[in-house]
Amino acid sequence: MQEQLRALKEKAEQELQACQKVEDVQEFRVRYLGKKGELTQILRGMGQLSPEERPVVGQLANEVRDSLEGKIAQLLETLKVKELEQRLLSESIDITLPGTAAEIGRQHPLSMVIEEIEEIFMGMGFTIEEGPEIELDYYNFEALNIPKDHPARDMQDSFYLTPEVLLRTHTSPVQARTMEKTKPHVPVKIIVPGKVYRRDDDATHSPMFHQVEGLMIDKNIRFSDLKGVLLNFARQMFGADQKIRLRPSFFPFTEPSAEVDISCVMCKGVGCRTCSQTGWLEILGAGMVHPRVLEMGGYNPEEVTGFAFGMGVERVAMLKYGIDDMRLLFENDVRFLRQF
Ligand code: 2NL
Repeated sequence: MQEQLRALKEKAEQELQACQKVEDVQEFRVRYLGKKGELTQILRGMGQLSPEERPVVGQLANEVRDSLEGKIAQLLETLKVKELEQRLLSESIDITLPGTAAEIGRQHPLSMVIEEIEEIFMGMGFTIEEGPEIELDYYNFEALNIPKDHPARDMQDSFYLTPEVLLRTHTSPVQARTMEKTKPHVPVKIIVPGKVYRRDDDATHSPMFHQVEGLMIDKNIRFSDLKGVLLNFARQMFGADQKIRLRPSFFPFTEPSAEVDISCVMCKGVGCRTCSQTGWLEILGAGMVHPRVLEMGGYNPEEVTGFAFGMGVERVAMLKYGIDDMRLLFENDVRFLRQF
């Protein structure tokens, strides 16, 4: 039995020397010193020994075990340090390498223009309202005094989801909803920015575009209030020397109605290609809110009056930044977008 133990010790020490990894050593320990390990198996046979032999063999077995445990601990320590060193080496980074520059995005010119319009009207005491892009026929047309036979209500001109539901063709339904929500209180003094949808798609029309509309209702609101607000807007948006010009027009939801021009931003009113030699550029539609629209919104047209206006954001952006093709605003080519 003593021979067996010595042979085991020698074999074990050789095997231990061959261990390259922490894992190998742990597996080695189980194989020799574990519950079913080789040394343990030998010790099971101690029962058959004579009483004289037993302490001698026992002592030798203990020595073998202690010696192996000691060597295992030592080797584990060395291997752990080695593995840590390797890991640190493989995870090291070259902190002197130049970094990868992050691509920083920026605001889209349309968002910039919308925000600027909002700031200008907030400065005049307007608040901002938003509403759904999928809208009921009632709010999009009916509540705005747009009759059943109006061309805008044709399937050819609007995107219908069902006979009663469509993509809003202007942001006015938000104003109709706001009147209904606010009635009978005054003042109503809001602007409504947002996306609108029409079945148009060519060089100068996109099926989706942006509008900002405004609505003011109070006692004694007059056409001159509309003119004052719009002149103030034009001067802040396009320059302190701006002039505006109003021409008679028609909208179903306003009476009287006007098309509003600003003096040409390119030639300052002298006449050029942009303004077709007229010196003027159309940027807005506006008017006094039609009494029927006030009524449907829950207001008494005998007690209050109001003005409203609407503008296309793409057109304002193109004039402000001298963009000659509207499609550039939707292509999202960064070489274009970087310029603003
Ligand atoms: C245009 C013309 C306009 C309005 C929009 C409006 C809204 C309500 C009542 C009355 Cl709730 N009017 N909006 C009024 C006049 C003109 O837009 O050419 N937009 C691009």
